[in-house]
Amino acid sequence: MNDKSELFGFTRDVVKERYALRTSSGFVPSALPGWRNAVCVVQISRGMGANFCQLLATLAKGGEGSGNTGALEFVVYVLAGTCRAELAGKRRVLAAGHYAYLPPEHDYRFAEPKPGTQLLIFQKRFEPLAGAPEPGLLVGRQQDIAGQPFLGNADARLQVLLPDKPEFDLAVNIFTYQPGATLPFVESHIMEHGLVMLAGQGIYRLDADWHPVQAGDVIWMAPYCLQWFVAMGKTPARYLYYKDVNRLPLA
Ligand code: UGY
Ligand code: MN
Repeated sequence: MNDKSELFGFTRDVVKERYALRTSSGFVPSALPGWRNAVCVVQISRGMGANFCQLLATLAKGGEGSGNTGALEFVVYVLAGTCRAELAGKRRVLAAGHYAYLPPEHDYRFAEPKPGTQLLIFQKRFEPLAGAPEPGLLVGRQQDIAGQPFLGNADARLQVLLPDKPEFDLAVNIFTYQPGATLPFVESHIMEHGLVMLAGQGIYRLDADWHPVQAGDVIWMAPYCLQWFVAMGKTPARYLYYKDVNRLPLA
């Protein structure tokens, strides 16, 4: 038996034109500029067909990541651990559940981590909206955001981490489902998704396929990919996800 609890030569990973399911058993790290003593996995990127990037950085002792966002905006979410962050010259301590929105042309540095600290980073090319102010640097904690019943279902709660304002062209949310709760209908929409399962398990419908998923799994959904989820097991299922919002398709 191998130690990845996958059958030899088999995997749950699927990379298709319209969606991808990736599990940690298939992750291969990349050496990325600006990161030291860190294992970086590009989970979702243009190579797959996505219009954004989803990156997992796991920081070892003395690990560090620094640079400038350039033309991109970042949402950085601390999945586990703690580290110090210097964002546009301001220092703070980030712990699990904390997140930051970094606008374009901002310097960042993440350092002095507790070994094993995991940062999930969504990166997108910012699309300005004529007449609207550009969003500024923002730091928050998911613990401070109330979960609202999704379309009236108190067993499927949504935490919206970023302000619901037109100047933001992306949203990052956390969905928590009690066992047995579902997305109320099979969605199909122009927005893309990047998703990481934070806890629990369930079945994800992606286009015409149904996949068992569990904590740590990553999903990319292209625009209009059919999607539906049911939480299974004895504990709640939770996922963090990205979507592009608030812009005209042909702008
Ligand atoms: O925001 C969403 O589109 C969300 N309901 N989609 C999803 O959870 N797959
Ligand atoms: Mn959706």
